[in-house]
Amino acid sequence: MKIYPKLICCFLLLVFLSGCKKSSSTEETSKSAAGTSATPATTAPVAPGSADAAASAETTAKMAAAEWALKQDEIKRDSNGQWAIQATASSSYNDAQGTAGWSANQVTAAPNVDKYGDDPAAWASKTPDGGIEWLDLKYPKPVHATEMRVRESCGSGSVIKIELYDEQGGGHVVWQGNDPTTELNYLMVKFPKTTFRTDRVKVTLATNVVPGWNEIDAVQLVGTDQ
Ligand SMILES: [Ca+2]
Repeated sequence: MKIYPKLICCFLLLVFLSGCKKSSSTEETSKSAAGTSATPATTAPVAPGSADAAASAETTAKMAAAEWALKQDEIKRDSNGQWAIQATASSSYNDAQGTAGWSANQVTAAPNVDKYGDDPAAWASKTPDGGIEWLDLKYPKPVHATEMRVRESCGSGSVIKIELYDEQGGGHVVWQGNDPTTELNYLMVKFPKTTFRTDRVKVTLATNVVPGWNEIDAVQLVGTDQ
């Protein structure tokens, strides 16, 4: 007669204790439930996990997009940065002249290609993989240069050399090498401030390095008066 209430008390105590344990180690309990129970229990622990993964991927993508936007904004607002005002090229797709699509003039002014890929708002050479091609660019103000930013928008990675011309017309190579640029992005080359002033830049590409069309959207010269 007196045993039953004790058993009930013990049972309730166990339920209470196990309840505390469950709340303090939810993951462990969920995993064991998933392993032993029928379908509804197995789906429960999986769904939040995949939702977390999706949310995490979305967060990463949003942060990368924000970082990209900040970088674009910083470059466009750089008070020491200038965009080209005149351009000539070794060749142009379809022999494009004036302000036609893919002409050398498409490299002048601020960037205006939004997506990686073939775009008439960028310059392209006459043939996709012919080899050495170049852009000769003029800027509004002669400066002591510190950096060059080449915005590549298609077939990125084929720039091999950047030269600056001093005011007497002498050429100075400030970068030569393997262009690491991929996708829509800048080849950013920093160097010690030049002793001379420059308002003319030559960008050389080896279009055979990256198969297909290699397009340049815009080129920024960075430098100061002094
Ligand atoms: Ca452009």
